Amino acid sequence: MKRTAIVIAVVTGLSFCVPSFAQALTDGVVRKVDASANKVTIKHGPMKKFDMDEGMTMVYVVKDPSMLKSVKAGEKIQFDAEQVNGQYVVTKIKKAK
Ligand SMILES: [Cu+2]
Repeated sequence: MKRTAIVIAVVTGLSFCVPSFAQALTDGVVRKVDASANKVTIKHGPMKKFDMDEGMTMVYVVKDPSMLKSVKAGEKIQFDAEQVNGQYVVTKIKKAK
């Protein structure tokens, strides 16, 4: 009985982790970083999950303020975002190669 519970916990943990690794990042260019407001302006390509069929420039809130330390205006990036209470929140951001 105990062993079954452990196996289930491990399987659940794995299936929870896989989607975040498999998730495709969106290409973008940083237009502006506003660290005091916790915001970043990103010009990005289409994002199907938000029904953004065309590229656009928009302001995102960042999940963690420290994420803004690694990016500067003009830099090419890859990012992921989610919609929280009507706001687009960047959950992941990294420099594009
Ligand atoms: Cu957009």
